[in-house]
Amino acid sequence: MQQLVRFADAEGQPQLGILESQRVFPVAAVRPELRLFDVLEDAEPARVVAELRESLSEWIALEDVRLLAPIDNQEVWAAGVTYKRSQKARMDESEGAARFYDMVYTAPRPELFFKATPHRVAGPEQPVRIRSDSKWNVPEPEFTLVLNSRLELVGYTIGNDMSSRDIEGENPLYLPQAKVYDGCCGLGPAVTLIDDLPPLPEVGIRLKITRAGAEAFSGRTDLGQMARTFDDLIGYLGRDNSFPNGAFLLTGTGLVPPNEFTLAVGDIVEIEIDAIGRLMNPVEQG
Ligand code: DO4
Ligand code: MG
Repeated sequence: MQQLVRFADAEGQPQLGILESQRVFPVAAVRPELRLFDVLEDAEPARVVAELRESLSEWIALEDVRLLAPIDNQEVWAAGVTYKRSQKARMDESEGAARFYDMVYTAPRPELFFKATPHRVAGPEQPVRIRSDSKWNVPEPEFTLVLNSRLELVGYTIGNDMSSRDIEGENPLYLPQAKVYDGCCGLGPAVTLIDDLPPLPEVGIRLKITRAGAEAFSGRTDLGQMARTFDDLIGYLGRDNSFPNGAFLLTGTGLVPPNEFTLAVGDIVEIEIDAIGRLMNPVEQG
């Protein structure tokens, strides 16, 4: 399996690394100028990674490395209402707009929205945030597509589409405020190159929320439950839209905690996706 990470070096500067067997091989030892974007932009990212790996002998144990979100200057977008569970949750929270969520679940055009710029993204173990003006918040564990500037699908990672359900439920025109704010998105821990995934419908997505050491919510779904194809989502994303820095596309949530649940400060959100890894983020507010 070929996985790329970004990590902080001794000076705190971002570095590109290859993750293998709980070890990080710093790419800077042979190609200091190379960024994640450059590898993803190559016509054959898997060949680039294989060649880099062959020439790298130094490594650092993963436990001694501070991982960063695996993003350079890419835009972060998200799809919505791509699973039945999300359609139901949205219809519950939003009396006035319930029929729009019902319609978008089956309409040819998917819901796509701008989610984050890199500075709003939390990497592994960095805090994600709940808004100070919101009282009903959930994480959304989402299989995330990694796209180069040509909108070719080159890899996958884990995304957490933090959402303020009371704000989006009050009025769908408030969606950007419910979705886009500092610390609104988790990404990581690694980008897995596309050839390295089991058959897509079997890929499991698990969410666990821990509060004061006890499990507050857990759930599991798989990509087989998703109502859209990646090609469909990418096709709509690229309509009349260019992405010179590439993009991340969160593909929607199939797991929503029950309506009475809301995140609290100090909760730990863990999202695990087969063949990618586990993204852990503590929750902060204010
Ligand atoms: O329509 C609201 C957002 C939906 C969403 O983020 C999801 O389904 O994951
Ligand atoms: Mg979402």
